[in-house]
Amino acid sequence: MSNEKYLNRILELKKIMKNKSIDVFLVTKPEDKFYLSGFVSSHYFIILTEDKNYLLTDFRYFEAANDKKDIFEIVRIDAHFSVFDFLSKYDKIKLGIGEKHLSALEYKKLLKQYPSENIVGGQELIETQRMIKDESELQQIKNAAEIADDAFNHVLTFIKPGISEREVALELEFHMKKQGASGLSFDTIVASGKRSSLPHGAASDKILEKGDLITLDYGFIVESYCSDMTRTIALGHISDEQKKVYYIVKDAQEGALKVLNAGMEASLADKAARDIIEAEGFGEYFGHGLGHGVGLEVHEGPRLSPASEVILEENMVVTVEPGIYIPMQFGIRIEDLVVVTNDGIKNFTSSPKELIIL
Ligand SMILES: [Mn+2]
Repeated sequence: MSNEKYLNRILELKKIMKNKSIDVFLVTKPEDKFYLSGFVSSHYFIILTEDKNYLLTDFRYFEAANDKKDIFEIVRIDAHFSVFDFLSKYDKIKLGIGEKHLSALEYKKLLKQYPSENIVGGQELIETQRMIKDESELQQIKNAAEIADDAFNHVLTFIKPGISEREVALELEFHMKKQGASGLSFDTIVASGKRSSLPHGAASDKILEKGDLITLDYGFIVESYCSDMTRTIALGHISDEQKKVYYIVKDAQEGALKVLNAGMEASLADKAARDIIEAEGFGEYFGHGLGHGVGLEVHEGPRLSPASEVILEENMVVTVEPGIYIPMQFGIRIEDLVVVTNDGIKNFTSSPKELIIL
């Protein structure tokens, strides 16, 4: 595959480094490294300077790293020559680090080489860059979302009273792997009956019973990109109150989708959904933000929450997932994965939202 897109990302990052007077950037976080190189290895570092790009790795990955030699100078590290030894040739510089990922041990080693005021956090620079997806990323996220839709369709034929939440999760996961997914975006959530009031109730041994609401929240990784979706369905008869709450969540979710647009404040997207839920008197039961960015990580920028200060831009990929959770009773969440455009959104999730009663 062409390395051109990685080179373009590096050049873009270098402009931002220059603005922030960062001379050398040590990239350590796996998703950041992958974003800048496409290289897969359990042990490597990327170091960017004004005019050079280095990829440092050990014997195990040295040969594979040759694929990247049109972008990077490949440097071999080992027990006698570490990334810190390599950095020692850079004196009196401002060093950018990925401060949310670097370990305390690594930081202490850097402090032996540079005064603390010369080490600056640069994580946000790459995170900001990663928020806007290019065409290839959009396509990969769309593929991951399609497999998730397909798995939902499939699991509807499988869910019945008497099986456990864990069996439902396994069926979803088995199906998606057959469709080409490499892994899970996160531990599959299957939360039924009273457990549905737990927003992140991972699948348990609880047996599905008639009258349960079941929240299915899951996502799959396809070619390194994640998807994320949620549907809540009913098994047998549910109460009028539960139906009412279901349609409030659906209205809130669709209300937010209607207003989402490039140029709007992310906090206002949250507000659009929150206002609908509050007006119905359930505000206190919607205790999380409306959504989050999705890409190489299932939770990344931008956040759609009351506190978010981000202005939405074209080609940001976000979830829209309001919920109402009534403790010890039940919970309902509906989540789509969408891309923000200058003309509203494109929805990557196509599973139905009318209440499904099995
Ligand atoms: Mn989500």
